[in-house]
Amino acid sequence: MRTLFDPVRFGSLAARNRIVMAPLTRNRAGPQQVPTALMAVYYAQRASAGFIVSEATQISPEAQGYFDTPGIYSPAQITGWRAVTAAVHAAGGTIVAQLWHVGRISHVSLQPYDQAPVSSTARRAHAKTFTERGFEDVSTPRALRLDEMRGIVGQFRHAARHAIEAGFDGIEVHGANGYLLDQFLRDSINDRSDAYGGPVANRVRLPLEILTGIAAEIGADRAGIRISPVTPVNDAGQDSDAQGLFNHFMDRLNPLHLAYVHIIEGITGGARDNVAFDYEALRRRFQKGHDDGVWIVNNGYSRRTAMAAVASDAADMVAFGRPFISNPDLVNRLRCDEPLAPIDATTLYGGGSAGYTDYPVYASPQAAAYANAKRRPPTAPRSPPQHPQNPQPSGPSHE
Ligand code: 8OZ
Repeated sequence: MRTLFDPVRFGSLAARNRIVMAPLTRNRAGPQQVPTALMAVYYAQRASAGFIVSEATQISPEAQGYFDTPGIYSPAQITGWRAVTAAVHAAGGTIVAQLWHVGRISHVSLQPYDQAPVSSTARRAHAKTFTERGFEDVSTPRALRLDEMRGIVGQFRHAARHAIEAGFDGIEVHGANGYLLDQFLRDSINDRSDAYGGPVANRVRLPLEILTGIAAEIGADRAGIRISPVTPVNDAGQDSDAQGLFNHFMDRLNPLHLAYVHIIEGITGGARDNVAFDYEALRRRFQKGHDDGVWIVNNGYSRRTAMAAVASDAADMVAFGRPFISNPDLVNRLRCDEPLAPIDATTLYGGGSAGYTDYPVYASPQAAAYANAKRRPPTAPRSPPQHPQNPQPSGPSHE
């Protein structure tokens, strides 16, 4: 029987277990949205994940919707990411870049020349973002013109190319949570009457063009997509036929042979059963005749439910988000059934190392007693306390 802790190979990717670190927005990029050395420490601490999905990363200046999120369009950003991927690889891990366009979930102060954000629609979302000034209502968008669609596809293609140049093992397209691709997919948002709006076949056009372009650019065997068919976050509402929409989307994705689909079940970070939805039907469509693609589930899994999902073949891998923030050694804790540390909600978005790189690995009571005994011989002076910010070696010792 396969377990959560078994390795898996899919596409051109290899994971040493079936636990995925979900993308997590942490807003700690440096000036010009360049990844920092601290980010390299943070990701390397979590390298024992089967693979890491980077925080959502904007593919262009217009794709940004929150302060201090990293980009992957400038040479300096690629150089910054190179240090991150090198640190993760040195720790034995695998990391893919999550490529993100926020669409209308943005604010003019984050846009080049204070322009309106772009979307499928000109209707403003009833949603907030966080800018340099704190929480603010998102701005009214401008609907993308037909002649701009190729440019959006091109931005995703370039970003995928940049991700490979930066040393990422692959990419994940952010198709979830009410951002640009969701703004095209759902008829609760998309009010267009051109080739990108109306019938389902039109609303899947942009995501398919993006994924087809990325497959041509870097290969489908190292590309995945994250979707969230029924989450209402970011004023996404509910599609009038979410099942039909996503069934069709998976049918059309199937021939591309992507490495994986990563699916948020229910409300992102909330109830898993807000709407009745047949996720298994999507999986069958994605994997039909394509047993190399893996199905990654996400949203509120516990050790027990994650182990059951993999053991029963309800999923190939399980992604954990918030637990990875406060438990850099989450894989080992799950393996050994050790307690999980709680998250400090005040340090999630922005700031420095506090609540970012200073969450310690688990020290069992026995290990702590042993370390104490070793550290304090009766005659020797006390050694200085270990600074929790130092990167913890992760992975190989407990793989
Ligand atoms: C939390 C805060 C800001 C952005 C998502 C990228 O929901 C995000 C995000 C999450 O996918």
